[in-house]
Amino acid sequence: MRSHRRVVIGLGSSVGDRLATIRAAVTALDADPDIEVVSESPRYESPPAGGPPQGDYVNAAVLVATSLPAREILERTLAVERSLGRRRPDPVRWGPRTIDLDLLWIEGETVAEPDLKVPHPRLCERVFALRPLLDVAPDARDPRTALAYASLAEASASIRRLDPG
Ligand code: A4P
Ligand code: MG
Repeated sequence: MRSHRRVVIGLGSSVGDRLATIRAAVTALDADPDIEVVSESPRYESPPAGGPPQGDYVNAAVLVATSLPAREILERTLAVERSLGRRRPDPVRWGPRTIDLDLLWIEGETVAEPDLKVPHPRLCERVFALRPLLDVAPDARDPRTALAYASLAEASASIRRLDPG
């Protein structure tokens, strides 16, 4: 059996009570008997990157420990999205969403399948994904190049941190 390894899941919400929805998603992830939420990042607010005009996003990340294969982690995150009312297919790419869970990083693992890519393809260019990832896994490295994410310029770009509520 595969042993537990560190996995970072990014969360984003741009509709409704964004903080409450993110809280509910973290609770639902931790309720999964095969997933242990180890730590949570602060919450950050930023304007939407891409997509149609829409409200600002709240983003966060959680560090989890799990021995589930990558594909199964994706399935469980999709189930959490559904349980919180997300319906697919989305009407508009990158449109407003109550909750979006992205599998950002799995320690030492690369997945390159048509519908599952890990690390998340846009991780390095998005401060709203990179910053919370580094909050929960400061030593995280790209599994292909061993580059420390903390060394990227984007890692120190400015983003609004919300007060703990
Ligand atoms: N997929 C492939 N790899 C992954 C992965 N590592 N994690 C596939 C999760 N999903 C992955 O994703 C579409 C499909 O991507 C999944 O069904 C899975 O098979 P989705 O979540 O349905 O669609 P999406 O989120 O609209 O698209 P995408 O391409 O994942 O977009 P992103 O990159 O998540 O961007 N601006 C701010 N400020 N904050 C945000 O959080 N998010 C987006 C969405 C745009 N702008 C934003 C934010
Ligand atoms: Mg997504």
